[in-house]
Amino acid sequence: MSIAAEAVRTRETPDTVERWDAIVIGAGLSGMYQLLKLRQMGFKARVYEAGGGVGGTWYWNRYPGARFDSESWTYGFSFSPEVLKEWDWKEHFSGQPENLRYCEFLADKFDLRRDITFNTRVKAAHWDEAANEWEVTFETGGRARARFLITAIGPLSSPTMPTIPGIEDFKGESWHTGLWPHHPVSFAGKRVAVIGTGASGVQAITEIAKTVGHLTVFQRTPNWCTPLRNSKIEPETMADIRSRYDEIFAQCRENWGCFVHTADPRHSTDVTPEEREAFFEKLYNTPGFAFWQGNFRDVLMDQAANDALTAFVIKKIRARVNDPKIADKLIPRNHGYGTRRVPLESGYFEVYNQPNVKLVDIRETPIERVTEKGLRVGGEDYEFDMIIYATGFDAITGAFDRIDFQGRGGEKLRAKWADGPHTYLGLNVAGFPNMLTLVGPHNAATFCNLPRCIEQNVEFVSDLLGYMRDKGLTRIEATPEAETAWTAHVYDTGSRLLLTKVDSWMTGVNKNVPGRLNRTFMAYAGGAPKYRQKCEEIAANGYEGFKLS
Ligand code: N01
Repeated sequence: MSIAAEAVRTRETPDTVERWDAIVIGAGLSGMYQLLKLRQMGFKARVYEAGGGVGGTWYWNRYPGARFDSESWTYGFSFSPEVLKEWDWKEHFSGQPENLRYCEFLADKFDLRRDITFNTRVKAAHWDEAANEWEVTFETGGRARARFLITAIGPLSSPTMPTIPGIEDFKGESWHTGLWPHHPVSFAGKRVAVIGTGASGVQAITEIAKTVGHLTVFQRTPNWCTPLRNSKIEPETMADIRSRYDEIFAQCRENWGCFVHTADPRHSTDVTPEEREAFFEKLYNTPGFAFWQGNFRDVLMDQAANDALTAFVIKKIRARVNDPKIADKLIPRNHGYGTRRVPLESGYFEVYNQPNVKLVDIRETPIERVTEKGLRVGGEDYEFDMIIYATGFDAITGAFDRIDFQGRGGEKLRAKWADGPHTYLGLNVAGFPNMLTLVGPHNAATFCNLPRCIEQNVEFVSDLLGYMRDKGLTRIEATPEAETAWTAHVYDTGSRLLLTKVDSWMTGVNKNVPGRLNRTFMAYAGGAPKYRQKCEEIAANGYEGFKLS
């Protein structure tokens, strides 16, 4: 009997269990596309989503200034010619409101909401060996069961607050960038504090500075930021982009991170210092990640090459910040350019030339506590009307840790991954049958222009489920050998990159989360084309490395 035919759907009541062929956790872009594929294949699927709407990242991260740093026209889904025809991008790097509208447009277009249960956070997912299925329980009560469990919970979806005492004492407004409220927030005439200067902080600070009464930025580690250079897309440009979609997506497909910026094949030492400087200047003036990803091939692997690039960015920062002492504080000292995720900015450094903006280096004067009226920092009391926490996420494995996943024999995923992730292809874990982890740890999607890799992940999983149905198979699980080999390979792919020698969310370090103080490696750094090829070979060989029954 086919999996679809086996499904018995029952309505949710407190006493009944909903039954599906597949449960998808999360209605961000990966959950939405996975739902569509499952539905098109005739599976009975249900998505459970913690938020009140679709969009994932673009639903939650409504902070001012949030926007793409992938070119909009490379970010949209490619699977539907109709969507490509009907949706116009208005800016080369589109902002959060428009990005959320895009997600809602997809949900409307494919009538996705009827198969999504919103405002329902998954609390636990336990494998039932006897029934050969997963049971999922919700924080709001109720249960659901399915043969397949597909996680679409995002790599950056578990916001973390700093471990500063007194956070609850503050009487003013306070927001985390990743949990931004749905109502408008005004900064006019207010004294605002921002803690954190990662990509979210940099975008938020730049936008808030435009209207704020007074802004104080509390910076622990400065980041290397380079210009985004966003601009509007006029209708004729959009028509041209539309006519070239095939070419654009083909170009992304061949690129390491599925972007349109391909590393220059030359080493930085192949050219004279003058030519190198001119090339850096050209890339600095090019929109998007060109300066990071389209640079000489050795700048992210060779220390001397990286030092030359870093020296160039230092000059740019000094030229843009009026006060040399403030410029000094904004220049990172403990890592080279591009070895942490580069925030792309639109006037970030110039913010510190405003008389109503103050930068506090909390490595010199640590934040002691949050008070009723503000912050006590280095013995000094600061009063604020609003505190904004741009303090990031428990990245990649954090969303998994927040759900009690238990596999065969009650094994806890949290415990299995205590020293870092162990997966096969970043898509399955030995001991966790029929659980597929879209954009999971050790998957090429982490370093990817995400929808490009989401499409690959979802299509791999969908083909796998189709294959199993065709062959009358009901269970799949990575072999321990395949998992060990993949995990070792993942570490190997990272070993040549300078970024694996630096603390950041990419190396699993988050000082706000117990047990996240030591570096591990969370992503696959072999590049999306190699990853896709590997997945294709595995599928062609009857899903080699998996035990199917
Ligand atoms: O988070 P982060 P994020 N006291 O972890 C500081 C994606 N993204 O939300 O570095 C004081 O980068 C922390 O300091 P330190 C993108 O992939 C994309 O900004 O730990 N400070 C750091 O400065 C990005 O990389 C876009 O010393 C504390 C900051 O908070 C990822 O999301 C836009 C602290 C956290 O930075 C995460 O970015 C935004 C404490 N106790 C985000 N704890 C796009 O453009 C933390 N910090 C698409």
